Amino acid sequence: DFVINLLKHPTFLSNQYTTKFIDETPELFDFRQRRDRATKILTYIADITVNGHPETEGRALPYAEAKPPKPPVAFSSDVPKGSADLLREGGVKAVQEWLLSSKPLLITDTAMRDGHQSLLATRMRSIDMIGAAPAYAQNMSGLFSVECWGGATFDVAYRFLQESPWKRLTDIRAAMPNILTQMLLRASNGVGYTNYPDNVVQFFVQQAAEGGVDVFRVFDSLNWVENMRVAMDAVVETGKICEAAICYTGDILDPDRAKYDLKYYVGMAKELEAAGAQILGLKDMAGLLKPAAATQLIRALKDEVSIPVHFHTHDTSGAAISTVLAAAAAGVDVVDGAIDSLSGNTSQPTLGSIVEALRHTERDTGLDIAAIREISNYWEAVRGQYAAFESGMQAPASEVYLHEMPGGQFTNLKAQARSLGLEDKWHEVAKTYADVNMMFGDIVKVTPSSKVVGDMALMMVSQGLTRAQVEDPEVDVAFPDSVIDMMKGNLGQPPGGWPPALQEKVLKGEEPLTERPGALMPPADLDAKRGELAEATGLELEEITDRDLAAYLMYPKVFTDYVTRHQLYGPVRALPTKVFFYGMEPGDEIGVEIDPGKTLELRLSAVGELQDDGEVRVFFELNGQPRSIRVANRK
Ligand code: BTN
Ligand code: 3PY
Ligand code: ZN
Repeated sequence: DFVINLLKHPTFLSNQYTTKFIDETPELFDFRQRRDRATKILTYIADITVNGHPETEGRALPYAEAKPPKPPVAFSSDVPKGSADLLREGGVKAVQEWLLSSKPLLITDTAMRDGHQSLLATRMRSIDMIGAAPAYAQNMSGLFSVECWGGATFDVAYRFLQESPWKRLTDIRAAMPNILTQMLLRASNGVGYTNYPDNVVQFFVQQAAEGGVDVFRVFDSLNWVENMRVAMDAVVETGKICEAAICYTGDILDPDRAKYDLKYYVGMAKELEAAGAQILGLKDMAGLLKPAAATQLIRALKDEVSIPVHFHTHDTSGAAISTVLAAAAAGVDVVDGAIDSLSGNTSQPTLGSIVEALRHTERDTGLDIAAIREISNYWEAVRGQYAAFESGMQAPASEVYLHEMPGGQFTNLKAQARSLGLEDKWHEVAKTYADVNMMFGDIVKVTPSSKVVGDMALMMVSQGLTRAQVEDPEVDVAFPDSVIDMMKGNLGQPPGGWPPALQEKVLKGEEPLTERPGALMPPADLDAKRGELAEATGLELEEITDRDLAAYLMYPKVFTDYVTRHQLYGPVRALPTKVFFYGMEPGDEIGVEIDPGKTLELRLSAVGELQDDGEVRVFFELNGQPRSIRVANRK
């Protein structure tokens, strides 16, 4: 049939094809109309069943007893009013007043974004999130917000999960209408790894606000306020909440790290407030803020700015809950935690334990611990399906104070080190990461600047180079492209600038930028880009939504690859996670809701023998009717 024709066609095999090729190749085109969504999904299941999923190959399997997660029980059928209602009814001002006057400590749950980004390589699928959303709405309406979008989740959804992050957002919003949704936005880097033209950032923010994001946490990977203004202004324009964040690094109590002292952070906080921030975020992406430092820093921020303060940290050291409690005592307005089974280690501190620690105190959150347990039990079952993406980190480690890696990067860099054969040199990578930071002038390390530091550290360890050698003008060094790009000024300027000698060595005499990169980029021509996307995918212009376009503007290749696969495999987002990653076994039966109320009943009956032509037939029942699908065996 069509897929076999397509998969065997030389143009496809050579990786040159676009959907245009499909349209221009009549022997394939005949089949195109007939390929309904059910057939596409069966094709996907057959392929994964025969060939496995490339992402889970060779990785740990879910435990034998891992059961499909059962959605958490709602304690009542009504949806109490919550923070999102307050924004809708009273605007940003009402939310600010509520935060500033609330005695109870307010809480953001990060399970659906940073929690799985930091523990499961960002691989959680929408279907698993949407399963929990009604229980949040019904049982957890006292939360400040649910972080569920942005950061790395945007590209990972398209790239690895074959699903639309936009649909994730609208589905979560629909199932959880009463609690503020929150996203992480990398300012001029959008949800990508490089600066984009201003109008691309503006267009993205507008789409995200319309799609259902209420709170935008905006940060810059070098703490350069200049580079945050475009994104901040765009958020304010939408009427949603602009939380502008300071990224915390170093140690304000350490006289040897005087570059990032209390004065530095208070200064930046005032700049952000003056730039229009409606909430001040304190983003401790590596989990470096220690309790005594939190007491000083939060007090100072509360004294010096008049907007609410929202604290985010990671538990890599194991000490995060002490810091959260110190911050609470010092008057912080909101803190991030992750519901228990997606917390700890490189993730956020444990939400249920924060709630219990504050019980019967002045800052008692009032959240229902039974509701938290109920949702945690669900996340535990969900997490069981993603064993392939666990990092293997067994215990918290004070080593984080040495390397200062962000929680979201730690597991990623470890995997990169493994793939370069450097796994047994991990502690050397960690030490080198710290050396690179100092060599770069002691910078903020968070996506994307953290990736640059990681690239450099891996290069040095794999080539056996020391910091002294890299800095020696006599030693030839082939710097990673990302390092050259950053030293050119393409991510912006760090406080105090780049170390001049190193910068000169990296740039080999080329003049660096000192302006904001976005100021020099011509605006993207949105109509032309829409045409380009239609051309690349075979979609009609009218079929391309503004959200699709916003994705294409940041990730042209990732997005077109996603569309091409979608044309082959259909709405695989509706598959249960175990089936998505491992296919089915003979006798397995599943229901697949491809549209609200439209469910396919699927049974896999048998998998045939490998044929001489290299194909395998997979036998299904689709709504009781026999169907068979042939797939190429690629093993
Ligand atoms: C990816 O990892 O490239 C995205 C997930 C979808 C990939 C599908 S799975 C079936 C087929 N076999 C592959 O190797 N890629 C596609
Ligand atoms: C991201 O940018 O994805 C982060 O989580 C940074 O902390
Ligand atoms: Zn984080």
